[in-house]
Amino acid sequence: MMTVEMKLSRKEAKLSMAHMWVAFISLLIGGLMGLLQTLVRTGKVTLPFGIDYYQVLTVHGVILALVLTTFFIIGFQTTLMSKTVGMTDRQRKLGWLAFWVMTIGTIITAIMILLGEASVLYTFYAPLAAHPLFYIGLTLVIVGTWIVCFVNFHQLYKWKKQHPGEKSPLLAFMVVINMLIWFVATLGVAATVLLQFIPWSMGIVDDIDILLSRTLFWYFGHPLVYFWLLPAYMAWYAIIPKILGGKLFSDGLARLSFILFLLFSIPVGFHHQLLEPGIDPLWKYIQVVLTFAVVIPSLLTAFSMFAVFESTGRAKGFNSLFGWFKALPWKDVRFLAPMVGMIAFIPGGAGGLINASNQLNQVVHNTIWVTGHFHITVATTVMLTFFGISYWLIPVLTGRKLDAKTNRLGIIQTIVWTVGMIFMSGSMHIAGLLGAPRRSSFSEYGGTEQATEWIGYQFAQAIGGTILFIGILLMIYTFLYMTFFAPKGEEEFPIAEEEEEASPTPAIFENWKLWIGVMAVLILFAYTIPLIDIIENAPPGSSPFKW
Ligand code: HAS
Ligand code: CU
Repeated sequence: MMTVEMKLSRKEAKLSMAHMWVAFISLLIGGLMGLLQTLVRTGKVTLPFGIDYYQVLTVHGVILALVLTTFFIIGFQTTLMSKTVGMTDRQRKLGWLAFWVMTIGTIITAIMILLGEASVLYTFYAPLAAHPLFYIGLTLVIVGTWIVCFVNFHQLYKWKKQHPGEKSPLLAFMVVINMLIWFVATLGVAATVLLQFIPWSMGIVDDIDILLSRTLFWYFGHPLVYFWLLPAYMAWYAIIPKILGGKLFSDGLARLSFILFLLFSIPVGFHHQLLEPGIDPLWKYIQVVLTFAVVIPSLLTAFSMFAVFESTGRAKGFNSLFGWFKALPWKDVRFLAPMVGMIAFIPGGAGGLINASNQLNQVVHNTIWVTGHFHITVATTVMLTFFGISYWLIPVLTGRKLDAKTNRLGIIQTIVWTVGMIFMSGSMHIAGLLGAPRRSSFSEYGGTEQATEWIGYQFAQAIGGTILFIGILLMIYTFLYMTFFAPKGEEEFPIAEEEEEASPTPAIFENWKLWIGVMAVLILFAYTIPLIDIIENAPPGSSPFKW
């Protein structure tokens, strides 16, 4: 990058570290719940103290998919912004305000789930109803992230004013794109929670329009998965090349792929509702076409990563066709963990394409195949990349060094995670193809022949789940070690630079008005008519269902 990097102040590091603490505590709690679920699903284990399977499943989904990811991402992105465009005292104070709003929201939500008042899973589909405080807590989490959005936007805006005519730093550009996607996507979930769920769960209105609520949820739910993925891509594009000892492959290509995510992440929510009655098939079809458009930036990313691997390998003198493969720093956990994540995304992405294909979706929808899909994407590709980031980021934040011992433990952790996930996600995929349902506790289904086919795979999931839980304990240990005990020193903050002779990035990539405008047009195109249709032709609403 052409711009000078800034030094992280202790105060900025503290803010990021606070987010990391919440993320890693969430990992421990959420992971333990995951282990319990896989054990219950073997049919051999029952939960003690009257704890309910769906309560455990709700804790798992909310705490991992919503809390861990959001806190890790905001903690990570905060350091990227400080490092590349800087942070003022006022912005940092707003950052703390956001942190506390999100944390208080999380605690309120968690209490309601633990009291058994909100066993509605992380998608909180109506007519399942939770205590109003569950939704209010989630709203606070979102309001907190909105504060972060505006801090990030303001950080880049300020930098641009101070550097007229200069290209913004790549990582700051990427963070702003991710927060823009997040902001526009959360408008949907905020709308359904504030206008539908809260009045309905408080008894102010009697009925809820289920299809509308699900549609607004998935308007948010798909971009949510890219909100998780893009920070991983930030590391792949801009950090991994530095760890390899190379340069950015192409600043322009990286920005292009992020712009494509901005345009196509949102108008695609119907691919989660392909089997839902009440939505015109034409609009499902259109959103599936857009879904295939959002695959393109991931293919660009795959291309770019191969190019970086090959070019740095060749620069190091490995000239045979696959020689670059040997040149990769396999023994450096900062590389290995994200690399396994990338490899996992090859089957993970292919699974996504299967899901998005209408006829194939009929086979896999609501089966545990989908659970397998998101464990290989978010829980492997994204999580292993986040772990890979942690091995240098936590030492940077705590003023320590990644020592050989931590590196070795990290490599073991990566292997444990990979093996656990092959067992768990692999058997979920297979069992799903055999018809095993998702979101369901153990049942023999009256001993039907089909259900007996699933049992072996359920055991394999429990084995995988147990191995993964060991991986979580290892990661928590490493986190604590890096926070309190690793040797003091200055760990490198690896940010790759651009090649000197690189061709200039087109200035149009920073035309925010243009891209936000195109994004808005695409969203309005994909959603306006079907939403009017859904609202106008709604069947009678539903009263709250509690159990
Ligand atoms: Fe998905 C359901 C379609 C990607 C997460 N997805 C889910 C759910 C989650 C989730 C959580 O169309 C469940 C939600 C629920 O609770 O119901 N998904 C897709 C498509 C993609 C996709 C088309 N999903 C993700 C990512 C996620 C994620 C990423 C999390 C982070 N997904 C669906 C659909 C459903 C769905 C349907 C609904 C299913 C149903 O019926 O309910 C695409 O974005 C995938 C594109 C990716 C690629 C891969 C590119 C490969 C790369 C790696 C290169 C490797 C290298 C290493 C360089 C085309 C970039 C090479 C090294 C060597 C040594 C070889
Ligand atoms: Cu999706």
